[in-house]
Amino acid sequence: MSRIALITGATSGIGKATAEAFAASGINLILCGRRQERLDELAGVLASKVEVTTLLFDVRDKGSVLAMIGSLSDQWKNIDILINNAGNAHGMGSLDEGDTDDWDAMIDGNVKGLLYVSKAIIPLMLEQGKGHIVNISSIAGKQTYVNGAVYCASKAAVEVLSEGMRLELTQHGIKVTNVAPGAVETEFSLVRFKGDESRAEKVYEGFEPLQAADIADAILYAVNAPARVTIADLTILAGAQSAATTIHRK
Ligand code: NDP
Ligand code: 8X3
Repeated sequence: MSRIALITGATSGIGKATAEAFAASGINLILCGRRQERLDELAGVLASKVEVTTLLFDVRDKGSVLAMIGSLSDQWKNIDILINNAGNAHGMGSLDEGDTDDWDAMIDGNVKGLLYVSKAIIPLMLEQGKGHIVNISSIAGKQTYVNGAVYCASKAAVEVLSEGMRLELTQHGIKVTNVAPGAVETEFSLVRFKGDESRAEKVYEGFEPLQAADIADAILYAVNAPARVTIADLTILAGAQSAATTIHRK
């Protein structure tokens, strides 16, 4: 029987590329995000390969997360794979001058949102006695950088939550994989710099950044590993990158 994956943040970047890779691999999809037209467009394209449904919710809205996942039919509730990918950085600023609305967006989305989605899905996996959760962290969760402390803290929390989930869930047949990408060219920097294209482009100047499909390949590898294998942690840097903020630019 084909597996079912629920992917948060499927409207763009890593989440979208993962949906495409999963569809090519025959995995049925529950695509989640806040932009219905993008969900519909992607679902329309992938429906020729696998079964696809969509859920519209903001991961920060606990009631909406629980209601939308709860509204799935019994068939769709047999979720084998959860990709906790939704998240973003908002702004770059020092701790004395940073915007508290940006902090709320990062902590509420990247940390609490991931928790709400997991809380809705873990019981469904426990009922089945199997499952695989992939949490998208970041190199920023392992290495802190100047003016990024709150985003880094939110991703450090993801690292710890991956460990906590693995400790609690392995005994129930549920695997947990933590994926920590370096610089991936997506809408990430455009969101971080609030639509300032020239600032966003500078992030990827002078080197070849990772593409979302590179991360999707690694995720697919992790979820396709045999039952005897748990891929616990993957750190994936761009070829020219040796640390979070150390990038060899031409
Ligand atoms: P994108 O901006 O391209 O995609 C972000 C996705 O997250 C979108 O689909 C967006 O969907 C969704 N999202 C954001 N906030 C919310 C929210 N509150 N509720 C629901 N969905 C939300 O960036 P990436 O693909 O690069 O980012 C994906 C993940 O990868 C993030 O967790 C990010 O932190 C992480 N990451 C990114 C790296 C990079 O360099 N790009 C490196 C390391 C990690 P919508 O707007 O439709 O809701
Ligand atoms: C995104 C990578 O280094 O810009 O998580 O924070 S970084």
